[in-house]
Amino acid sequence: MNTTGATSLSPAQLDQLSINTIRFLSVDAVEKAKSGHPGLPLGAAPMAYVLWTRFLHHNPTNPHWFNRDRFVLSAGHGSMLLYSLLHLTGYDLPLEQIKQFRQWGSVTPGHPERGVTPGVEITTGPLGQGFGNGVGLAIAEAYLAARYNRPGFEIIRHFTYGLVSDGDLMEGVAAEAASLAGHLKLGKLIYLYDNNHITLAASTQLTFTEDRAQRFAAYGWHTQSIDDGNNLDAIDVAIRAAQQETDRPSLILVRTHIGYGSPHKQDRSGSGNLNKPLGGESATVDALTGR
Ligand SMILES: Cc1ncc(C[n+]2csc(CCOP(=O)(O)OP(=O)(O)O)c2C)c(N)n1
Ligand SMILES: [Mg+2]
Repeated sequence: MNTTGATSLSPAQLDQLSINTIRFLSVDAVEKAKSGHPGLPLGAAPMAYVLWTRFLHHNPTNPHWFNRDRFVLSAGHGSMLLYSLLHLTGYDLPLEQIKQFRQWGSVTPGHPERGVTPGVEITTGPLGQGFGNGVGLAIAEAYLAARYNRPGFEIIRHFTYGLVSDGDLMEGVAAEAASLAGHLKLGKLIYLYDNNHITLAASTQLTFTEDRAQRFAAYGWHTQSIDDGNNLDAIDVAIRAAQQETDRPSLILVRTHIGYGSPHKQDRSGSGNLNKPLGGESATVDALTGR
C-alpha cells in the first residue's frame, strides 16, 4: 500500500486489472440482463484494451470530433465489450446505463446502434456488415484526405479500426468489401480478427477451415498472426506494424479463446450466448456465446 492507501501496481498489473475490469463489467451486465454474449468480451478484451488505450485517437468528451480514429465492432453481438470500453474511457455512458443493458429505452441495446449510444460509430449486428461499413469509412477517409489535405495542413488523417469475428469473415459481404479494400490499397484500415475457432454452430473445424491469412493476402491485404490473444506486447507490435503498412489494409489474426477463464464455457460453442447463467448446469450449448 502507498501512503494514500491505494495498492501500488506495476504497469503490467495495471494492464491486467484493466483488462479484467473490461471483462467482468461486460459479463456482469450480460448476467444481469440474462441475455447477451459474454464469450466475446472475455476473449477479446486484451486486444481491445491495447487498441483503445495505446492507439485509438479519440475524444470521449466529443465523440463527433471529425478527425477521430474510427472503431467498428463488426461482431456486434459482443456489444458489451464496446459499452465497457466507452464507459471506462470516459464517454457519456454511465454505469446506470450499463445496468440497463438490453432493456427497453436504454442506450445500451443488444447490438450497437449509431445515434443511440455516444461513441458508437456504426450500427452492427448482422455479421459481415460492420466489416463492409469499415471499408466504407476507410474509403471516405482516403477520399477526403486526397481532396482537402494540403502540405502542412493534413486536416484528415485517421485510421479505421475494426474488430471482426469468424462469422464476419464467413459472410459474403466481407469478401466483396475486402476485395475492394485491397484493390484500393486502403493502408489505414486495420482489422483485428477475434480468431477463436468457434461460432454459434460449433467449432470452426466443422464449418470454416479455409486459410484466412492466405485468403486475405490474395485480396492484397497485409496479414499478421498472433497465437496468444493475451500477449499484449505482440498485439502492440502488430498494430504498430499495421500502421506502418501504408499500401495495404491489414488483418491481424489474433488467436483467442471464447469465454476465456470461464470454467465451463471457455472454447465452447455455447459460450457466446447467454440464455443460461454462466454457472448454469448445461455447458453443451450456449451460455457464453449468446444464442
Ligand atoms: C448475418 C448474421 N447471421 C446470423 C447471426 C446470428 N449470430 C450471432 S453471433 C453468431 C455466431 C458468431 O460466431 P462468431 O462470429 O465467430 O462470434 P463468436 O461466437 O466467436 O463471438 C451468429 C451466427 C448474425 N448476427 N448475423
Ligand atoms: Mg468466433
